[in-house]
Amino acid sequence: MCNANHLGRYVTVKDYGLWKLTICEIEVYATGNCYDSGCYNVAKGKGVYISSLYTARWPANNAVDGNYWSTNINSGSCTHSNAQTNPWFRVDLWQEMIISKVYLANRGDCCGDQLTNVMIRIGNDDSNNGLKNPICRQGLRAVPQGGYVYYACPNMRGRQITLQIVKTNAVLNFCEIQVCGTLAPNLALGKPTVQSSTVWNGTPNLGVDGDPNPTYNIGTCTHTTSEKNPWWRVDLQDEYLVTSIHITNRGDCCESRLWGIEIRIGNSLAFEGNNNAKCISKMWNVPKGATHTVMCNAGYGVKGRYVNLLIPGDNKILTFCELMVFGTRDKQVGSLLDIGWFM
Ligand SMILES: [Ca+2]
Ligand SMILES: [Ca+2]
Repeated sequence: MCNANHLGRYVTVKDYGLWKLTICEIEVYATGNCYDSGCYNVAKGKGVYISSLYTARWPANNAVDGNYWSTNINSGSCTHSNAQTNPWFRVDLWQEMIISKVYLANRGDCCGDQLTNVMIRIGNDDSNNGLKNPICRQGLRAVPQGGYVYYACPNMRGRQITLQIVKTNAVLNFCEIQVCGTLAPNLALGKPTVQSSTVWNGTPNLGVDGDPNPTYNIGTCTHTTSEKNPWWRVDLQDEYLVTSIHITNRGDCCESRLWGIEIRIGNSLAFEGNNNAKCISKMWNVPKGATHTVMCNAGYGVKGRYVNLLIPGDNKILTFCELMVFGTRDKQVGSLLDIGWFM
């Protein structure tokens, strides 16, 4: 057994007594990158934003540096806002995740009562710094000084996690946020597809084959002929509240063919589904060879079984390399099932 709290990335086996070292297998057991061995912390190293900063010495990214054991603020692993009304902190996970718990580590050298009544919001909306997203927790007691607390947010989904203390003259001062999460399943993967026409072997199933390689000749991109209003459709085989879509554009040429594309979602097959509700209005400048994330209805989602891509106009070609669809069966709601406190 290793000493408690042996943290590290590299494991070295060394024998000082022999000329040679021979091993048949080494197995390493650890608790991962989180307080909780069942947690994979998806916040570490992700994008952070804070309403104000007390000093550049204690920047917001200290709260996602993966170090949750250094709680003296002078250790350089904590962050600190100014005293202000309703200070907030946001971490952008860069992708929609299914969240189970959020851990907060408080400062240990003083001021432990500042981390009180923290509100946690989770969702895909990044407007107003996520402060309109659904609430996981509200009105919490103080996190112990030098300790941590976890908040269960079972089955909440989202890309943005926002903390806020709703109070005048408040300070958001803490050392780490850990978010236990998993990537939400891609609802489109391998589902039935159809498109208005096919040329260059660009069959519609290649849009959901799980391979986003943007080089056409690899053989994993779709391609219609040049026609009026070309379209493509995937059948999710059940109704979902679709919250976000990732679309991968071609990278070898022709990226502008996707410009002006519409995404429509609904349960109707009238007009081949091309009249269903819009996920967003037309998209322009979808980057070449890149996977572009689209938040449907600003992340609040659009309900439906069918997802259509449509390029309105004459002499248009619809070609792309992968579409991923994320969503949930129900509107996401917060839950108050579980909470824990630790020193
Ligand atoms: Ca830290
Ligand atoms: Ca593909």
